[in-house]
Formats: sequence, C-alpha cells, structure tokens
Amino acid sequence: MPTFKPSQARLALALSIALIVESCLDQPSVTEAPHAPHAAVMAGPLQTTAISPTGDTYLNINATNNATAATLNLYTWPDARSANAIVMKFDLASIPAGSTVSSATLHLNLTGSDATADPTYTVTVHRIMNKNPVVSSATGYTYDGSNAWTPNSCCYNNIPLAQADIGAPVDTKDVDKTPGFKEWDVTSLVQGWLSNPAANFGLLVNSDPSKARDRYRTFSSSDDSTPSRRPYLRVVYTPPDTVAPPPGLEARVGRWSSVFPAPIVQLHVHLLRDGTVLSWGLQGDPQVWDPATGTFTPVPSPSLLFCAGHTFLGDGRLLVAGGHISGVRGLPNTNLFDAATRSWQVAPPMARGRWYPTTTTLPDGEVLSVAGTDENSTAVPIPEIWDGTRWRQLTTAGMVLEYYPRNFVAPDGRVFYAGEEPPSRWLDVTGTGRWSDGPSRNEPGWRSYGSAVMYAPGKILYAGGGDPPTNTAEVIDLNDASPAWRYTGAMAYARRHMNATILPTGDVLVTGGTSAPGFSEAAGAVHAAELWSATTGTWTTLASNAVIRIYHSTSLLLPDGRVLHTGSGDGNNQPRELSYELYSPPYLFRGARPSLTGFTPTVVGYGQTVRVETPDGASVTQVTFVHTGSVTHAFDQAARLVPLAFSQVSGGLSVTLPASRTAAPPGPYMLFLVNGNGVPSIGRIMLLQ
Ligand SMILES: [Cu+2]
Repeated sequence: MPTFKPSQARLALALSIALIVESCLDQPSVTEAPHAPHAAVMAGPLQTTAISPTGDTYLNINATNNATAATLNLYTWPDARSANAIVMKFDLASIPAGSTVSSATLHLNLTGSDATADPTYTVTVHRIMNKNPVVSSATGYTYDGSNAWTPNSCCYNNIPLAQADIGAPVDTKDVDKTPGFKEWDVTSLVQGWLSNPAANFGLLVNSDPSKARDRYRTFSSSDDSTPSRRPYLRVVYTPPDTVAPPPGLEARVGRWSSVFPAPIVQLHVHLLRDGTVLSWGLQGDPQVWDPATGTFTPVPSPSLLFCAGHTFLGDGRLLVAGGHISGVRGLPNTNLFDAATRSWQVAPPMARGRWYPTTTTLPDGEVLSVAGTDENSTAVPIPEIWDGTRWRQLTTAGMVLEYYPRNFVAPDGRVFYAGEEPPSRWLDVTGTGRWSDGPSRNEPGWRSYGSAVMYAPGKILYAGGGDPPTNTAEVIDLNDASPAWRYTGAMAYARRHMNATILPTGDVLVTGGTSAPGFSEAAGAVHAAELWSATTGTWTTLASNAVIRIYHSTSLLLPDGRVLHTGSGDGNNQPRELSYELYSPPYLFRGARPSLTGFTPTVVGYGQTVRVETPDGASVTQVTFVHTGSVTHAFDQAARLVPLAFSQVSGGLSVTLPASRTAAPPGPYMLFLVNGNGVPSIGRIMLLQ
C-alpha cells in the first residue's frame, strides 16, 4: 500500500474539492405547516409507519368519478357551499391488533390555490359514517354508483356530497398558499378504526363552506407521478407487550422504519435541548423536526449555513461558524440557534470565511474553529476561538488541514486531531496556540470521509474512509502515557461517507456510505448498518435501510434510543434524498426498558449528585451521559459518551455527574439508564454547566 506524500495529499484534496460541485436545481422547496406537538414518546418499541391510501378521490357536484385523477380538489361554489370533498380510505392491517396509537397525522401535498388575496382556506377532516363509499365509483351524487350518499337537502341545489354521513371535524386547519405538505391530526380517527375495523369507512376532507365562490385548494393524489408528493397517513404506535419476541430477528438486527418525506436534504442535523431536531441543506430553509409528530417547521436562517461547522454551547444554543458562498468559498458568519425561542441570533463574524470547518466546544466553554476555506477559496491555517462574545485568532498555530478535521477535546485539555491524514496531532489552545505531532495511524491512506467518535473519555474509534474506502477501524486511548493507534475489528463493509453514532450503551452504530472507489459512487452504496462493541471490539451486521445514503448523509441518536438516518445529495450532482428513515437498534426488542419517572433537573453542575426516580433501579447496570449530536459530512462535531457513577437508593438511583470538564465539556447531554440486557431508558436531556 503506497504511503501518501504531502504533495499527493494536496493533490487528493484538490481533486476532492473539484468533485464537490453543488447542484442548483430550480425546484420548489416542500414545507409542512407548523403543528403543535401533542403526543409524548412512549416507552417500549415505538413504531412509526407511513400508510398510503388504498384509494383516494374527490367528489364534484356531478356524476364523474375522479379516482384516477392526479389531484385531490377542494372547491367552494357557489358562495358559502362545499362543491368538492376528498374521500380517502386506509387499510390499517399492518398495525398489529391491540397496538396503542400515540399519534396519527394525515399528510397532503398542496400544489395549487385560488389567486385571490385571501391567504387562508379552512380545511376540515371528518370520519365517514353510515355508508362505506367505493372510491373507484364514488361521485358527488352517489357513494358507490347506485345508492345516494344521503337523501336530505344538506347542500346547494339538494346536491349531496356525503355531508350528512360524516362526523364532526377531528381537525381543522387554515391552509395557506405555500406549496408543500400540510397535515391534520387524525389520531382519534385512527384509534377508532383500529379498535373497530368494521367501522373504517374512510375519511372525508372538506372544502371551506365560509368562503365566496371559486376559492380552492388542490393537493397531490395517489396517482401523482412523483411518489414523494403522494398523500400518506403517518402513524406512531406501540405494539402490545405480548408481541415482544426475543430472541427474534429484531432483537438481533433491529428494524428500519418506512421512508418518510423530508422537505430538505438534511445534511446538517442537530439534536436540540427539547428533543427536536434542527437540520438544513443547500436548498430550502432550515427545519425543526419533531420526532413525536413527524412535523417539520421552517426556521429561516440569517445566512446560508450549508457547509458550516457547528457545536453546542454550555447554555444549550447551537453555534454555527461559517457557511456557503459558492463552490468552496466560505462565509465568516457566526449564527446562534436557540431552541427555546426557535430563533437565530447573528454574532460577530470570524476573521476569515470558513467552508467545511470543524468546531469544538472546549472545557472552559469557549469554542474552537479549525480549517475550512475562506471567501477566496483559500485554506484557512489559523484557528479561531469564540469566547462567548467574539472570535480571537491562535496566531502561532498555523496549519493547513483537510476539510472537517476529526477533532476531540483530550483528557489533558488539548485538542486531538485524529485525521483525516494518517499522522494525528495535538493542538494546545492556550495563549496564541501551538501544534505538536501525535502518533500516526496504522492505516496508510487518509481516512477521508471516514467517521470518528469519542465513545468514552479519551477513547476514539475511527472507522472507514479513504479512496478506495477501507473497512478497517482503529482505536486510540488518549489516557495512556504514550497513546498509540491500534486496529480494532474490521467492518463487514468498506465505507466512506458513512456515519458513526454513539449509542446509550457505549456501542457505536455505523450507517450508510459507499464501498466503491471514487468520490461518492452510488454503485457501492452500503445499506446494512453495523454495530461495534466497545467491550469486544467486534462488529455485528444489522438490518438494511431502504434509501441510498452516501455523500451528505447523516445519522443522529434521538432521546428515545432510535437513530435518525437521512440526507444524501445537495452536492456532487447526486439525487437529492428528500426523505428520512428511523432505525430501532436491537436493544429496543430485548424486553422492557428501564423507566425514568419523576423530575430530573434541566441544568446540572460538575460533580453534582442527582437523584433519579426509577422503579427499575435494581436492573440498571450502566448510566451514561451522551452529548446531543451535531452532525455533518460523516462526523459529529459534538457527541461523546461519559459513563456516570451511580448507586442504588430508595425509589431510584443516585447518579454522580462528571466532575471533569475535559471528560465532559459543557453543553447538553442525554442521561440514559441501561439495564443488564443492554436496554436503555428514554434519555433525559440536561445542560451541564
Ligand atoms: Cu458537502
């Protein structure tokens, strides 16, 4: 295996820059209307599914059946009358009987609106009762081609539109004219259908009977030629306990959810303090996604955040350093996102622009920003430090590094650069800064677009990367007197553009990426997830996801123990994957999870002891603190795991929070209880300050 010389390395860097060509497709962005969260995530193996209609149509005031139309129409005509109504039917057979439905939402993609100045149109969703319409023949006159919907004179000119055979609205939404998915809460409807399938006659989406004539809204139907625009029902449910099947397949390989639409390519993803997920890509506004409801809410940013660096501050805000001008030209901008207000704050910029920098929260709460290319596409050698108010330069620490360096705070307080190039390095951030040489990895090539995590204080796993990609992985323990890289087990698949995600147990999940040589080749896409055991150093191959996720793919641990896997595209002329998937690791199928009951503080201090209420304290073998993730380009710039000391006390556990700021730099962490079966509780997010 040839060793890279610096000149070759620079050539490789230039080549990879040349290959990073962002696409500028002129497509409307798809957004979803804001929606109030209503269902807490439940304990147990929570399942999420997207159910397509078995049939959909709209009723007009004539005898025409519209079941094969590409649209679903709502129309007011004449004044203050519903001329159209949408009828949809869903088969819930894929949800096991006895499941508990925690939320169900109807998603319809708005494609057209009347041209009046009136911005709103009120759309209601109703249960269909009494008559069971046949979608393929239902019209405004009849429900099945032979029998009247209703004989009464409910409607204009005595024209029935099923208006007498529907229940009260289960949800009412003012639908504005912004194209994209809109949603209605139909939880009660789906709960009713599940408990009594014989009464599932479908639902009716009604026009606004308060408007003047010719107001309308048009949505995509199941016959739309683009699958991602079609309507669906999103159902979150918990199967009955008796269904839990260890030692079944899922207890060994986990389970992937259906594929859900996303309004943007989620190539930067961050778990916020309130359990929601902030994401952005090249095109469209940043979005906040609520895992409890599946809702996306746009949060437009002050400047283009694509290709920035990002990490969390001690106060829980996300700091975003840099951004995108074009090509490899970076903005110097500093933006802060506050989850509490869902708003951005603009802060003083860095000295130079940065495109593809890495930011690292330091033990004292300051933030280091390293590498990237500036406004003129020139590599930025001088690191900068954010002190909470402004940036200062580490003028004696000049070093040109590859994009998105894999940097970590080490136990001695220095910053350890693990790669991508084979020699690792140390950065002393005191004073004006100083670099020193570190040990070289064993893998001779660069681990470009491989993924590295600090899975325990001072302990780093660096897996995959390179071109051609490698399946090897290496570990280093920075607590050793003379730290040295050594090989750990190799993955089943070589990968680059994959993501390593620390799980609550301390094991590391790897998702996505490609095995093929080249910058990002779909032909080599890896769908199987793999799990690395921190105790044995071996890998287990897990279930496979559906979508090709390579360059610009991301993965993020959620508080409920599932992993969000999304992104791919918005660059390198690759397909823009406007979708996400959710992975339930095997631990969610290995019996009951420890429950955290009662209050836990949202802000905690170093060395503090916290009493955690749980009825399952006796079964808990591990308590962990996992930093909330801030992920892009195959690297989480924030996540690390810190094991916590604990003892049994009456009614729960006494947990001691980290005393060391180098082991656990300030910021938001998830507290997990893990039992002897390796099953984690739902995480509680708290700010360590
Ligand atoms: Cu990129």
